Amino acid sequence: MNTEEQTYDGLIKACLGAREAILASREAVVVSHVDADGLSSAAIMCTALGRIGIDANPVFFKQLDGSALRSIADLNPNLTIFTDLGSGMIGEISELDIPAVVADHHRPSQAGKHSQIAHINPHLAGGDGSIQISGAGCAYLLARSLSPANKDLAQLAVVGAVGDLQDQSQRRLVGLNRRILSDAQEAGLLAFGPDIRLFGRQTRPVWKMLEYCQDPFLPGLSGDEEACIAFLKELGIRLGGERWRRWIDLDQGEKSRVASALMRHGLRAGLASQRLERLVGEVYTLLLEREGTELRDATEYSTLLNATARYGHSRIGLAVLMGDRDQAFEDAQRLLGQHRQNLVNGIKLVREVGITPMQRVQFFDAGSAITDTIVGIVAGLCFQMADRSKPLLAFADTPDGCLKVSARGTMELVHVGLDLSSAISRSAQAVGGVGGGHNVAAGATIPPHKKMEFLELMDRAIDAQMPRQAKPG
Ligand SMILES: [Mn+2]
Repeated sequence: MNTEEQTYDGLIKACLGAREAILASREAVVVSHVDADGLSSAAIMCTALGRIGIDANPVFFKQLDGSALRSIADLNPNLTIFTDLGSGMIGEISELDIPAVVADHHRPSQAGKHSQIAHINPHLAGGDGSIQISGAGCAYLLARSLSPANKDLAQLAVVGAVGDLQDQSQRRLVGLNRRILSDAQEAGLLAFGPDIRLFGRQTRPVWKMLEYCQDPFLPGLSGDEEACIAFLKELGIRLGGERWRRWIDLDQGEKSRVASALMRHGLRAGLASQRLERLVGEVYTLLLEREGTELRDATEYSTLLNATARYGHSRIGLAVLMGDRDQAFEDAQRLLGQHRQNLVNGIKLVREVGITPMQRVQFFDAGSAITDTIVGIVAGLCFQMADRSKPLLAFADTPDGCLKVSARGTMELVHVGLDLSSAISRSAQAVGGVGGGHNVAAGATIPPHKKMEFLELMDRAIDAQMPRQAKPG
């Protein structure tokens, strides 16, 4: 692997190549992925293009497969800019002769190495797209190469990176993401620093924030509303006056009291200190957004975006990213309420159907009870409470009769050899499906009747990746 500096230089060089193609066109189709990172990427690109008078037409896809590509080719655009997807299909894009720029952070297919398309991807410059930089980060570097004035879009790249969970393994953004972070800070748009890393600091009553704590799962508190209220009362934390107090309403003394009490509680419950450390880390605040709204915090912002995109309402999320604080923001908040309910139901369902262990992987099948667009999020949440020594595979039916698979691993497993991206892309291909992603999280779509065959292939592929001495039996 190259040094960070070399990867950065490689990306900047690729951006300059793409710049020529962009400046030579009057209009462009921006193709992106239906998640928080994809939406942030599209918002960055569309804004940057608009600023130089290029008409941008955004379109979103769940997965960029052959038929998606043909529908893009049918539009016959002068230029197509793929963001947060495209690298896995670079060979097919060039075969279809689509004039294109690709800014993606997923692992490129083999064909990526000898394509003529302007291709911005950290993997091509010896980097790692799973934590170093997101799709939105790549789109941002491209936007900044179009004009330094686009530095104000860096905050959206932070939202995208956080949406792709790139801050999870180290509890802070790392690698090239830190350069983007500095840009956002210099622009005066974003602040970052250590804080409790529970979801809902801006918008939830403190007891509710504790109740929903999943990473780590706190026995005796997570999922138990009354216990959380009692816990806070015992610490002398006032829960509300005119309205429920949120984390942001607590003073510094109260915050550290709660944080250290949570640590003590976790230790007494037998949690390893390594897991407990996850309670605290770096958080990202968008300074121009109103306090107490989802948009003020990068994690809550990205969840709001997922709540639009994952349900076929990408345009609502995109409108919010591009500045709409009226109708689109209201609609997004309404969708967020439904999304939360769906996640709660999803976790309940997984408890009911159970997780089935195999030798090297474990899985659950949600059937049609969890939509394929959020089964990966549910898998991530359930994985916090499950056996973390094996990757978790989650299945869900897609509306068009296929089977969606989402795979989640841990950084500990990646450090000893796990690469879900290569395991899933090969196994899916072997059963007539398509897949890819990152070493720690990946996904695929396969024919439904091939599920068992696919599971066997995955089990064997992961077995081959893991060190011999760690093998059970
Ligand atoms: Mn992404």
